[in-house]
Amino acid sequence: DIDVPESHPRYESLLTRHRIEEGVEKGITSRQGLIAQGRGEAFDYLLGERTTESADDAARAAAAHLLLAGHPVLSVNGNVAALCPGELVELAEVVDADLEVNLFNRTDERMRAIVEHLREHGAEDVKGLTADGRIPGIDHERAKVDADGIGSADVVLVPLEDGDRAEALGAMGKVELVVDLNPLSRSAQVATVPIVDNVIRAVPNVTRHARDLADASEEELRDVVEAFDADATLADAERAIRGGVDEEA
Ligand code: PTJ
Repeated sequence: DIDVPESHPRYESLLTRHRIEEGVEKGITSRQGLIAQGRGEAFDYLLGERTTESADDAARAAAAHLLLAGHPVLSVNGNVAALCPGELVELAEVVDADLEVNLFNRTDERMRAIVEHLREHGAEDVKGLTADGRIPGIDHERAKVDADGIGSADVVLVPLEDGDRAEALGAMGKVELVVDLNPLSRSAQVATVPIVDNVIRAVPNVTRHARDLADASEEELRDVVEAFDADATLADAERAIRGGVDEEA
């Protein structure tokens, strides 16, 4: 459905962009989502559009957290729904997590369109429409969650979350796994596990690690979690991006 030859040097990037455009056309992605994507692309370009070693370590730590969780939830917004819906459904299956649509710019139409889109990609139960729970400390529309979803989750994967909500979820005592290409963003800074990588690569990578760790003991999973250093990961990502800037200069 896209007319870009695979040999094009920026094939992946163009494909991603096309998916976001399509998401906007289908009423899944917000127009702000286009801006967010552009910002992400710039960071990804500087990172060399690859998963760095430290982002891979973070993906493994995230997988261990999801496997240790009592009630893990994967939060889905308009960008990730457009970029990697099938991959999110697969990760939810592998780690036995709930999927919950949770939007920064919440509208009923977009909520329903995303729930439907995830179902088309194989999801059975998708949470988010009940909205009978609240995240304390943020304004009404942005605070809405399902009480039996994010409301009662112990571990939440929030790809491309906004800083306020990332902070508020952390204040609720939840383990937060964030995917964000900008290591300086507040979401990445407050995350228990910041994965500085494109969500398109990060989600399947977390799934791969979760499959690899499926037979690990609780002690082994705890060792993976404890060995992870969020500050070192962020510093490493920043170094990689600065290296990308130097190469371009
Ligand atoms: O669908 P909604 O209403 O929930 O809105 C979703 C967006 C993403 C529009 C909303 O949460 C928002 O405005 O986010 P921000 O504040 O623009 O932050 C988005 C962050 O994600 C930025 O730091 C980008 O660098 C980063 N980002 C963008 N695209 C990607 C990404 N990170 C990883 N993978 C990407 N593909």
